[in-house]
Amino acid sequence: MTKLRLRGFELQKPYLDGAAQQQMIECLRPVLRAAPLFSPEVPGGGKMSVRMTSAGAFGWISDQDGYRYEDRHPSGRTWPEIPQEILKIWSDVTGLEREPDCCLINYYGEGARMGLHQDKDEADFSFPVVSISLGDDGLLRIGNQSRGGKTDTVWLNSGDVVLMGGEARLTYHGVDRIRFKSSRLLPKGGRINLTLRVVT
Ligand SMILES: O=C(O)CCC(=O)C(=O)O
Repeated sequence: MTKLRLRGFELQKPYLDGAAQQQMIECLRPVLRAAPLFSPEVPGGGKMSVRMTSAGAFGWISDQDGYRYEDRHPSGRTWPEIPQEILKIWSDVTGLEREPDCCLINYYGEGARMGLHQDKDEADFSFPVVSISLGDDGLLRIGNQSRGGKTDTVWLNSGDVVLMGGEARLTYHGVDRIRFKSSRLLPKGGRINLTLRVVT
């Protein structure tokens, strides 16, 4: 495993070996059955190219009314629990007793991307965000704490974990593109990114 620091983001590449990545996919199956992926609408019209769902007490959603956390999936059902295997990664990486109350699950199919943004819908930015990448490679772009300025990119590969805490908690970041079918973890290709967040 290589540890790398980029603009305050702490990357562990790879954090999960092949078997652990497979275990992540297995524990996500029931979550995705209970809370199917959906394509969030963005305020002002259009849909995100990334499909999403969540586990935990809260899930992140976006629609005509804006971005926010909700205690229910758009189907009206509560979100499934965050699997223990995923909570363990949070506690191992952060050393915190407080557990995250949201695991946002992003699925990037061919051509999906995510524009530069800050994660700022949570109540307390002193808690970090932990990101886990599974499947195809994704090009993460990291900017600054305000919009604009120089940016850097790094490829995130399957099994990589990123800790976004401290000063970097409000750093702009996004995913420019994925290398579709670069990994064989997901039989139909694509990239899953999990982000663990303390919401309340
Ligand atoms: O997919 C990624 O690696 C980043 C995801 C992200 O930025 C987010 O969920 O806020």
